[in-house]
Amino acid sequence: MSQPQAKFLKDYQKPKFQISHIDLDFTLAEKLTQVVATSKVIRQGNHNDSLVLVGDELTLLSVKINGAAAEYNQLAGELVIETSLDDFELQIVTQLDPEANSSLEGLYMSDGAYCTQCEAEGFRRITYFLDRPDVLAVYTVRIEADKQAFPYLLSNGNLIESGELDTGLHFAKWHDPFPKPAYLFALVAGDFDLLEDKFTTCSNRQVKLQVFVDKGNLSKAHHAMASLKKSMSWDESRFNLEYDLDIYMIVAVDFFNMGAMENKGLNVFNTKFVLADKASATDDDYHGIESVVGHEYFHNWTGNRVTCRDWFQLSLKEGLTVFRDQEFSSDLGSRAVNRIHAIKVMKNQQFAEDSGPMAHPIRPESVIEMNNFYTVTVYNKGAEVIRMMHTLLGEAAFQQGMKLYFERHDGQAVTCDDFVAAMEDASKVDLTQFRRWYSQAGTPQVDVEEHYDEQANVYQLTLSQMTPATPDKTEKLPLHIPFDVELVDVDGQSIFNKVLDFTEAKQVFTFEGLKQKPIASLLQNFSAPVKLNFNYSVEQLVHIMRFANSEVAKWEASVSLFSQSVWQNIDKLQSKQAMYIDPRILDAFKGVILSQELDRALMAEILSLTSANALIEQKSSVDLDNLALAREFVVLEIASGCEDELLAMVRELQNVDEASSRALKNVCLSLLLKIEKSYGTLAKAQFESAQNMTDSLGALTALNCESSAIRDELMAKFESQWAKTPLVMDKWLVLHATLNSGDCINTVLSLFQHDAFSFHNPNRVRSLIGAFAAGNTFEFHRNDGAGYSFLTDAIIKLNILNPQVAARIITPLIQFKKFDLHRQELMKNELQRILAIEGLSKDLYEKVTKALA
Ligand code: B3K
Ligand code: ZN
Repeated sequence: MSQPQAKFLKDYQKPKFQISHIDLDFTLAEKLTQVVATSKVIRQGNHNDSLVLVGDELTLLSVKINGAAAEYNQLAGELVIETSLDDFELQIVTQLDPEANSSLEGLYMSDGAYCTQCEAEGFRRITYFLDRPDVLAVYTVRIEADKQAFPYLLSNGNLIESGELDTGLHFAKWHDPFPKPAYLFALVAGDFDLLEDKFTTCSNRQVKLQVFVDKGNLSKAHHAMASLKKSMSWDESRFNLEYDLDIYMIVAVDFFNMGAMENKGLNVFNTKFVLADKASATDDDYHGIESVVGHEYFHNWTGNRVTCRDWFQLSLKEGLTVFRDQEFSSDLGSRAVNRIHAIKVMKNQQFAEDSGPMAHPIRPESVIEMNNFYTVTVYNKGAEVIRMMHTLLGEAAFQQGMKLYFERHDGQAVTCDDFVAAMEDASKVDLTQFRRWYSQAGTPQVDVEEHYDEQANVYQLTLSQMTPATPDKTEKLPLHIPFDVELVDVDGQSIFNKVLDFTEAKQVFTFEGLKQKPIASLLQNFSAPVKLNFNYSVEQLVHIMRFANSEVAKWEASVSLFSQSVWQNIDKLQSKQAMYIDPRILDAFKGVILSQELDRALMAEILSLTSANALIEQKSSVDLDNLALAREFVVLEIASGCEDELLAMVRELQNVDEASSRALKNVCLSLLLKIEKSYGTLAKAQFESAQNMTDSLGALTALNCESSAIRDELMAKFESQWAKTPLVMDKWLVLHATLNSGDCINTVLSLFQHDAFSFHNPNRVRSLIGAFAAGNTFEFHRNDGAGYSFLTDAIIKLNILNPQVAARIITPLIQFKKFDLHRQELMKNELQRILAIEGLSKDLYEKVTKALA
């Protein structure tokens, strides 16, 4: 068997043919759905090459050119059509079996409804096509199906015709006037409840808005609808972008590989990012829905109107759209808390990817399976790169750049370079060096040294940058780093706050006229996605927590304070000394709880205390067993030191019906349960009187720190209460999967048989198996390797069923470099076991071979 081959950015070639129009005719029927695809094909330039189309898992019934049988060859995954015509009509008839499609790519069935997922390369599972983003066609789609089972027949664009046919069938015909790449095609056929509304755009056009949900869920669709309307007006006011079709549809499906998909005019969503009511969804769920609805809506311009030339350019649309959804959430809610969430994703997940075997630049240069590159690097680091441009240019010039980008490229498939060029040309800011962010993988390390000259009243910061080698490249050049610094004096007054242009390998910044040595708050607001190395003293950190202007800087200082203490205690454990916590740290955290000024959501973030995974990302190698002990010790010291204050806070916020208060209350409750099991009664009382899911789940989460009778009792209650609501049962599965108990794996294994679980549904798999591997750090990394072999068994099972999901949940197993040799060995053995299986998917092959290389 030949091994899967990589494709390279440097080999990009323009398409030899274009398809300007395609008519798709679907006859949906059990086991044999038929697709007639009629395309207008146009040869590009002067050549005699055959037309090569791609297809996957298709049964080919016929191929015709201008109505006559065509000459063709079927090769592995390709249909090669011989013709000398320059311009012709090509008709291809294929047959598919959506019922048997468990990969959830192409046309498949979700709970009795037909739906599609074509990004990145799923359209080739529907018909043979030029399935690449730089082929943009106008789509007309006719769908025919049984009327009773599938009353709604949906596709992109506007409905132009519909009607009844004999024998219980009906049809609908849709036309999308905007040329689009195949990955934005969508079809849905099913029976739904429908929530309708409308939106009047800035130029006074009426847009019909529709949210389709499974029968019985109508009351849970309102928040998604409200979020859509907010997204539409925000994009008009902040980015001056107006919606372009007369209808916008969202369909929520239960079987979906990711969060949602921005198909033109017909978004398909994971139910997790649509359905919500107070009883069943948490405040975080509400926030997630608003942000994902926004994200997919914003793609209409950044992704759909201007799309990617090739898949290496994915960050062109994803980095930019994540930046836009982050700004949307920040304009609507707390900017600081949203920024903290984004920073956590970067530090806890993206830094891990960047230092692991799958490290890649935000614009990757080689890819085996494209689905493996929908990553925190392309998305979140991509958004950080856009954010840095925003910082360097300022909002006004950035918006000028966006305007120029759309003027130049509306209706085109372009590159990341085209985007940067528009920003550069509109702002006249030189981004030559900045472009390196697109081609260099790895997290740059910035070392900072400070020096104060008392005589001269001069303070100096010396910054050095170094990007470590990654598997793709060893040599790295200095980057253009916007480095935000605030200097605060001993009385807490801000004396300087500016973004420094840090461009050299080593650069000295001098501040004159400072009568006292200032305290520097460095890399404020995480102004660049780098690792900062600066030896802050406890005193400096405490000062920043009290006096920094930026709330994010206060949170960052609290993370450093906590982390430093954990690392020091690991040293103590290793040298057999007693553990210890500096009383100034306790005071700082107590100060947070007692603070009258801090926003409650920010207090909740600070008191969440850095997770084990986040700590692991701070170092290149970790002593995991001692990390567990040291972290536990520091958490317990802080909790015990603040016990009275925590208790008072929980009581004070008991009945405050507001999200940030709930967040703070629940964090405090979790800390109390760390101190004393008897606080379980407090959690139980909260659970029993809870008026919303945030409070019920908050109580259970707090109890989930260890096994106990109360926990078991409430878990059982929760189960019987929510047995019929899969999205809530997912939360219950996560709780089981993240219990830090030696028995966790057995519990999880037994839950494979539970009605709430299914290997076929990605949400269920992520909740039980994904949450265990990524969230239950110490059980997953058990010294005996049981966690690793449990995950491996599950991955082997998923390899055939759903390769995308399998390749996603493997992540913690390939990031083994930081751990001790014993664990590394165990993890590598499991990877070998995966490599040896027959029929290994491209997705897993790419990740496992890179990990073992
Ligand atoms: N563009 C889709 C992701 C498609 C992933 C394909 N494996 C959702 C989004 O980023 O908006
Ligand atoms: Zn996206």
